[in-house]
Amino acid sequence: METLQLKIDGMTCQHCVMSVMKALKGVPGVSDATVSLTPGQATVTYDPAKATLVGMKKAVEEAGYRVA
Ligand SMILES: [Cu+2]
Repeated sequence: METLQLKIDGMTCQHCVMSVMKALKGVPGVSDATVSLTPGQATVTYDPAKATLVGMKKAVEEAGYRVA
């Protein structure tokens, strides 16, 4: 397992935080994701053999937010 941090743009409230967290946890290979509103940031624990940064970015974007 590896951990990485993503800067997330577009979150304005706790609902956004939950949406981003759910999106990241839905990516195959991601085992855990913690998201904070201020600053907009996500810490993702993932299996590098299964999850990719591109996949994480796509999931966040599909939820309506952006990875900076
Ligand atoms: Cu919100």
